[in-house]
Amino acid sequence: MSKWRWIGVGLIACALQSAGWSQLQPNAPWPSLGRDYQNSRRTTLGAPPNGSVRWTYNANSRTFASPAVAADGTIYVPTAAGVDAVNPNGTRRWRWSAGISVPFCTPAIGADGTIYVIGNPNDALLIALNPNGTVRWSLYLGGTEVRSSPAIGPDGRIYVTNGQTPGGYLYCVNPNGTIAWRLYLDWEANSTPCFGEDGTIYVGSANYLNAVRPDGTLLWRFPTFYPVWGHVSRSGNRLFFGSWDYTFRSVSTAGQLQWMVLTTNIFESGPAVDSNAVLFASRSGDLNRYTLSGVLQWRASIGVASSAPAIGADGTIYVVGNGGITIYAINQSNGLTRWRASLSSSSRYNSPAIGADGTVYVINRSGTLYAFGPMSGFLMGGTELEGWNGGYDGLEAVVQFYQEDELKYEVIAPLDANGNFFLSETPVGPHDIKIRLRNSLPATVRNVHIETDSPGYVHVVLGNGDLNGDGVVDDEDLLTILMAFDTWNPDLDLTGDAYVDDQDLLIVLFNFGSRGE
Ligand SMILES: [Ca+2]
Ligand SMILES: [Ca+2]
Repeated sequence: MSKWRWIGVGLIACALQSAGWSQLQPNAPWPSLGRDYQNSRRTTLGAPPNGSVRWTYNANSRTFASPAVAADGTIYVPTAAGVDAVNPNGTRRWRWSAGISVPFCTPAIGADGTIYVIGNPNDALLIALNPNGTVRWSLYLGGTEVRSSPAIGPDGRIYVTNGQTPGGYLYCVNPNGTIAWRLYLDWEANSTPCFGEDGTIYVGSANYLNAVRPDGTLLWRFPTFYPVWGHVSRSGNRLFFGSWDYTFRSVSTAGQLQWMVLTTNIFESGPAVDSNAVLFASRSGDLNRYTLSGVLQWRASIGVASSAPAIGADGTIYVVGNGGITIYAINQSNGLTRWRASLSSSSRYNSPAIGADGTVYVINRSGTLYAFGPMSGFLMGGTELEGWNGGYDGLEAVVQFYQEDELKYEVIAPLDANGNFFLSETPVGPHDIKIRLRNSLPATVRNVHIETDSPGYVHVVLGNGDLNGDGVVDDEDLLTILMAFDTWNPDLDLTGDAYVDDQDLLIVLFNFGSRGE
């Protein structure tokens, strides 16, 4: 009897759990600023990017906002012109533009695909857009200097704060656009909440971290000296947030201080958390990794940042630093930079989002959305080495991937008997592919398009005789041949017979002065 009763209880608990925790769009890779109800900003999806630009999309409107990514891969880009929906291939799907600017807010995507944004930050509106770009409803919030983003609770309702006076409220809004309740927090409320397992709302304000019950009554407040901006994150029973009082804090879900770090500048954004660590950046110029219990693991100097970090599936951290003009990919185990890339125009508020395949999306101040694609491309290549009569089987080509003369990736490609190679897990996006083989001059194939579902193709005929690899056949190469003349020397041989003789000398003389590109 009791056995069956327990199974019944278990089924009910499961049903409540799934119904209660499925209000952000299911399977959306990055449906909100915080990505989930805890605001972890951590994904388990996709392959890591290498810093190659897969594509850019220019909304041609200024913004300090960050993108969200829907279940179908659509990226929502908020700007002063409204909201653009961008397809996963970088083309525009639609633009919603009604004279309402959305320059600070990261969209939140609901279970049915509805997109929630805060517009007109100096007299704010909460706007619900249908997935086709039409307005479902809008709700007047009022308030000024609104910098926060909507959060969708486990109850499916939308939680927003409305900035400075006459704002300072936390709103709880039903999915149909009616107000469930609102609670005055402070003279400023510019924080994006996270949620507890029991539905408690944790949100910052001018002088507090506030814990609010799902019925809109205050549970507790923890004081700060200056405003709490950005978002609050939760891991287990720990809450994490930075404040304008130069301090990053861990406070328990019961409202007790657990640890704090005093830095040298303000925090304008929230952290990222996983099960081991919390990561946060501030205007002091460091990205910090602490254990959840407050032990410093490392600090990485990334320049001034008010960007919220994002954690990739392999643990790599993506964050915008250097005053907002550089995106960094940082190895979480040691704090060292894996790669970095320029974003051309700076906004220190821009925070990355990560797509289902691992693409890292970030918007610059000019409204250009960058897609840094994952290492999941393919390249098929063919090589011919002039004057080479040996086989190709066992030879290795050096294949380099460039974008705008910057080396993004390099790999050794084993050749088959015909001089062909096949590479997987390459960068994606347009690249100039530079290839070198043995003592050849390099050859570059420009603008090769590589995608996860469509391989790039290259074929090169390589000039021979650049023995020292400096890109030109000249007197140094000639001297090398002459010094080795009439010896068995497979490394310096140019023809495939392992001997350096008059055939090899002829190749150098014939190509004398030739340059690779
Ligand atoms: Ca040379
Ligand atoms: Ca030879």
